[in-house]
Amino acid sequence: MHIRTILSVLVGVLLSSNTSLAQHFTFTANTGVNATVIVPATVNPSIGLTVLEDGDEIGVFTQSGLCVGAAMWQGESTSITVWGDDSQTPQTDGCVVGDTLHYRFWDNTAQQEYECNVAMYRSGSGVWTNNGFYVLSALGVAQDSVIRLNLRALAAGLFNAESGNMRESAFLPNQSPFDTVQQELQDGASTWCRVELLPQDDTSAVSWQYSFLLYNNGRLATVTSFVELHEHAPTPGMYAIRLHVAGHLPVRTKHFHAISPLIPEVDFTNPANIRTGIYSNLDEVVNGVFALVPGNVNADHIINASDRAIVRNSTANVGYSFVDFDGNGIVNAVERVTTRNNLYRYSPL
Ligand SMILES: [Ca+2]
Ligand SMILES: [Ca+2]
Ligand SMILES: [Ca+2]
Repeated sequence: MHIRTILSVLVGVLLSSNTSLAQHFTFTANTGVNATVIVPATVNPSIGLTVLEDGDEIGVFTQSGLCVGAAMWQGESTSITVWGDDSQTPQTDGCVVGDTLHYRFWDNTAQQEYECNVAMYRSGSGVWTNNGFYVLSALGVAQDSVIRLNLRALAAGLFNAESGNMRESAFLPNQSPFDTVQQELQDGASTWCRVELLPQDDTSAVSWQYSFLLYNNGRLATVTSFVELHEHAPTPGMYAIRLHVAGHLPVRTKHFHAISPLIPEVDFTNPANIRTGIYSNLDEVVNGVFALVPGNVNADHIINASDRAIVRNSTANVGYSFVDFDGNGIVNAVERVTTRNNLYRYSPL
């Protein structure tokens, strides 16, 4: 990322961040030295799957359990001043250089403290220095160690605006050309798709990939529940998430996400979350709800003559295939017209 972009993102966060005084957590302020932790609203600090409510508090602690700063959470981006040790007082009343920052929540409704076991940073390391500046990407109390991607996406072509669902295809194979899930398909599966994680430090590398089912309600899941990452688990870190749906242009998240047990839902039906090009890789299927564009049968990033040739040569083919965009079991004029109409639409990598 360009340095100017980083600065403008940080300035944007700073300008919009809010600080409300904590009442439960107490600490020594105005010690003469401090650092700043930003908790962006998008972090959605959470205890298990329950996000903090207005009036809950976030406290920052040293390893030895000294509270060094805190703020009340009010559902918006929050700035926490983390105080350093006052050199004029004999006691340790703040952080010293090299202290790792720890976090606790105060659940105001339950009147209970929780110790956070997930703290990841978009900027900064979480090791205190005077005037340090840290932006969190994930913060919370993970109640199990399983990382679940909770993803939602729709596929134009399969989508039926009247029912609000995608077609439930009767033409799915019960064993995949590219998947290892071996259960019988449940009702409601629309098609196969593939999820990839691209590390922030090298987005040309696919560090993790796995295939899943896309259900007609737009949930992306194994036949049982979420997309779970504990098999073939990636290293926790910041990743862009890319989704390939058979016969459609792929989509990639616009932002990097912290892959941890606290990952929130990533909604691929909202263009604000997706990287788009000049010719959009999304189609609006109902008001404000977007779907992946059909016509890309060779699984690259553009719809062009190669795709048209495959569609033409597949005319009258029956059964499940990537070329049957509308999932009705036959390749015909619908697919030829779709591919022609979507010519040159592409997805930025
Ligand atoms: Ca002191
Ligand atoms: Ca293509
Ligand atoms: Ca068809």
